[in-house]
Amino acid sequence: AVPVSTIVSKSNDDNSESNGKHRLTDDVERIVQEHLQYVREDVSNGWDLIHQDGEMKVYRREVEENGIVVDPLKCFHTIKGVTGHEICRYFWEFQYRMEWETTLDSTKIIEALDPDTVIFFQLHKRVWPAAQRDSCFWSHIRCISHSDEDQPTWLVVNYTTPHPLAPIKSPQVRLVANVALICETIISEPPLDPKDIKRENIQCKLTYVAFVNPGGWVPSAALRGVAKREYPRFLKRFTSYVVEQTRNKPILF
Ligand code: 16H
Repeated sequence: AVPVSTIVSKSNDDNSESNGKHRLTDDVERIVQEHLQYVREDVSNGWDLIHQDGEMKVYRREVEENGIVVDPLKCFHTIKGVTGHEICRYFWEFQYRMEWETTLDSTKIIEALDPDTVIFFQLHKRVWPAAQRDSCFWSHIRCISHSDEDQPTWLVVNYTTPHPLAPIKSPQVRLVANVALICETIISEPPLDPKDIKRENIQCKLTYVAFVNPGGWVPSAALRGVAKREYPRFLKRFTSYVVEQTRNKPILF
């Protein structure tokens, strides 16, 4: 006979199975690995530099699919005084989002898949002459360590997914996105004792890539104009926000 204690069933409808997996684990893994490959590809061929401001460079490639603009975007920036973990943390965390986002009407978490992966539903501001957009995407934060001596790479990926709690309600149109923020921390003149590292000795090398399909026709020139204005604006505002927020706080490595 099987002891009663072993046949008491474990609830199977939660996200934390005993093996630590959830229904999107494999998708998250695949997309994270794709971004880690893609981030190494350079922008010397076919990419246009559309904005430069100090250390910040924004590149894009003009691509249309069935007459819809889906230009890939790649941005590089170097920010003094913050770590890659801090940049990624402030980008991923729900609680800070509306303090730096200027292109949203609202954001909410509709599901937590694990401590590092949540599903967001967001309403975007109507920025061009077209229907309002919304988005529903998993958002995953991860630390990748290379060795005990080197600083780890931090990254956040936002990737569109359907969800029963976020049906598409016309006339609203859903954005389809695959976005990654990938950060490395550089420490100059590292002191012997890591506890002595100061903010003036650290900087973060950031790469931000975005593939966004507007999910329906939008006049090309209007969309390209909005992108050219809004991505640099986002990078500037978001990174200044993190510098401001962390200035007098202990460094989060
Ligand atoms: O990455 C940014 N914000 C994320 C956190 O709110 C969400 C973002 C995303 C966007 C669309 C769908 C899913 C997820 O990763 C900063 C975005 C900076 C916005 C620049 C606006 C560019 C406008 C033209 C592109 C098409 C619309 C994109 C709307 C955000």
